[in-house]
Amino acid sequence: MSDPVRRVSLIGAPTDIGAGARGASMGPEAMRVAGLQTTLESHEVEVQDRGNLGGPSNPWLPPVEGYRHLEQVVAWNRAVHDAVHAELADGRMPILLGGDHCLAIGSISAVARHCRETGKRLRVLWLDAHADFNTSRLTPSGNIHGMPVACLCGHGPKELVEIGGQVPALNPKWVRQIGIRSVDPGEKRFVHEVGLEVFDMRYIDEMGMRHTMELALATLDANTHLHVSFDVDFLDPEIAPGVGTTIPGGPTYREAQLCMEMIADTGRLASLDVMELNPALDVRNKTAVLAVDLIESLFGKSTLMRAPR
Ligand code: B3U
Ligand code: MN
Ligand code: MN
Repeated sequence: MSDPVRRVSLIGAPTDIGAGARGASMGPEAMRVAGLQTTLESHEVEVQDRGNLGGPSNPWLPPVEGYRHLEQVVAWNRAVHDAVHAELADGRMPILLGGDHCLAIGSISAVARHCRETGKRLRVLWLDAHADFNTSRLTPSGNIHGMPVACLCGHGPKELVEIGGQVPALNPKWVRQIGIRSVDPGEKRFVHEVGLEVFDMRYIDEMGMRHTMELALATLDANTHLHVSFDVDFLDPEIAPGVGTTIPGGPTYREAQLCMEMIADTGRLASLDVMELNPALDVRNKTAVLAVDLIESLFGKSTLMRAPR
């Protein structure tokens, strides 16, 4: 129990403030109903549920200068930043229960700040159907959940870009994106320009999940803090319908399990976001149950005992 990675804090962020559909605000409760805490406890993880953060309600307004709800997005992300940083400083592993993916700005800026304070190397795995690399000029929607990676890399409104105290919070070289299959035209050019490392679905189809994850997890060392930002729309909508923006052609159940198992095998997972779960669009909470099942694999569930590698 002394291993910090086995001491987890659940942080609910019940908002859909950055999304294009309402309902991700119910994500944290759906994960709890699906048994997240007891599932983790069955793997000898000590779990504290910190309850839900608070923030402004969703006024459901049109974008202003390329951003929808910027002021409210900033308020929610400040709350997330402080909560995630406090858990890390306390030697615990934060699991952020979203909420839409704009909240990864608060979460990952806190992780980056913690890594600066402790001299750790940071690696971010971004599991998503989308690159989330839009800016106010490039976005087709103004929804800030399409912008968090760009903001973290220093491209975005000052209030969001500066949330963690250092700009940029992230070097694009620290990021690996997996499962990507929907990128807007301007966003695509920008992803290339900054040299983000993207393992898109074409790559996974051709090379397989095993090879993809071997590359995405290469060069981790004992001093690496591994953060996983899991947008549930990463998964194929056949198995995970409960998200706001379903994109066909995502990883299957088996591919997703292998992805999580290979992350678990590194022993380096130190913080996690579970984002975009939308119970209003789900079928009998099955997407939440699947997310819990995959998180269980992230924490070392395996069919048989495996020799350490
Ligand atoms: N790229 C589109 C759609 C989108 C991004 N992230 C999600 N949807 N979940 C946009 O609006 O930026
Ligand atoms: Mn996303
Ligand atoms: Mn997505």
